[in-house]
Amino acid sequence: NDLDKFIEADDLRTAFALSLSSMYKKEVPLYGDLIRLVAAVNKETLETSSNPKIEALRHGDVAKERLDIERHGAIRLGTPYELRTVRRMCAILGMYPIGYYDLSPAGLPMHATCFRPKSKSALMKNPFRIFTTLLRPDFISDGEAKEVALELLSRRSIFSDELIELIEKAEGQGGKLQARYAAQFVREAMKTFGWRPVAAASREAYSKLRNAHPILADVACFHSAHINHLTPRTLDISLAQQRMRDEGMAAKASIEGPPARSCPILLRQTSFLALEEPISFPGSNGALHSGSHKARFGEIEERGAAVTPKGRKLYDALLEKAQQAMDEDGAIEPEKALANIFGEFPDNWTDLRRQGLVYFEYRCLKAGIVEAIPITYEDFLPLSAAGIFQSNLGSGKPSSIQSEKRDSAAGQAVLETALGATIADMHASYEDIQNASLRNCAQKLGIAEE
Ligand code: OOG
Ligand code: NI
Repeated sequence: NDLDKFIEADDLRTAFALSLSSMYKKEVPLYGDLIRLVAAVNKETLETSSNPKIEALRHGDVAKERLDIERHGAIRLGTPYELRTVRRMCAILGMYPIGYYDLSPAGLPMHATCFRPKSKSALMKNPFRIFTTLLRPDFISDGEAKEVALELLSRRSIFSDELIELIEKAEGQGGKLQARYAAQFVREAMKTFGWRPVAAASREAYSKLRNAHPILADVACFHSAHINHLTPRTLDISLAQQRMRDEGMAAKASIEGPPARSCPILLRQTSFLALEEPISFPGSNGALHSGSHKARFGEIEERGAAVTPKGRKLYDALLEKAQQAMDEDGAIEPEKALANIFGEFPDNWTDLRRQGLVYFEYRCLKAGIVEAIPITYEDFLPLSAAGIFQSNLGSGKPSSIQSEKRDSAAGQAVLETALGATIADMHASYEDIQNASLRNCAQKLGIAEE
């Protein structure tokens, strides 16, 4: 019986991502509009362009089938237990913690990792990723607010008993579930990430947390870890952004990440302001008081090539230089500053490869010709993430956090302890793909070392 067979993690991940997408479409209609718009832009771009950047992506690294379903989401968790449980759930979906992101330099009492598939074949099937942040209570400067938040978090339970049972069942049989449990697993998982409009806190507690730091209310005052956005991938973010403005959507002022280039690298993103959503607060005697909350937003992204540590160093240095230029001259537009300064980052694939700035997958063609295809960047960027976060927190006074605690290496150790697992280095996954392709070519050409 097919229902007794184990379901592949890749297939379960796709079922999960599709279910999340259809739930979010119902919850946030803006998301449905974004999907429609991005699909149209991608179709036109693929049909009409002879642009080298599209050529690079068209060469198999980004199959159309992958592009159509490609999304990332984001959640914000409150406790180590929540993070550990999400980690266990993600493992069953073939998603593992990769990369550490410290958001404290941007004034957020949070740090993050990304759960995503690792192997080339899993990424090709569905690269679904979840940017997952964890609250750092030590970074909250308002002691009273911190206590209220921790109290609320200690009382909530964002996982159903059925979900925990299924996770344990899978773990007891090598991390896999029989097909008969797939639908139930997905349905129970949706409860963790769906929107619950009745707050888990009184209006007073909510206000206290919101005033201490806007992120605090979103993390601690609800009964679920609501997904706060789901992002489709566009092949042309400038065009998609233009279309959105034409439709009257309120886009963030500037695109995060590197400037537009002929050879796209890393990740360019822009978001659409959070909606003000009606919620209610429990009062005494079962009364409900109405209010509103702003947390969920729309986002689109354009992905380019993964850069090596050397390329990343150059990217970070240029970004800092551009920031300095903008600090010195307030009138200069961010896009202009970036474009000027990124002139120093080579912009053709040959130089990028020769200088070891980008990862490539090598394919051996007929007649011994080897083709180099840039590998897609599957991860996130801490500064971009901070920018997206900040622009979606809404107004409110500038937030203050206990910032002398900044130390990235120590932060990663704290997050790993909370996870109950180590976080993989993002570069290792690209390097593995690159090296495997080189070995494969060497074998085909008969020059492999024994
Ligand atoms: C996450 C913001 C970061 C991205 O794509 O970099 C992010 C959040 O707001 O929870 O989504
Ligand atoms: Ni995002």
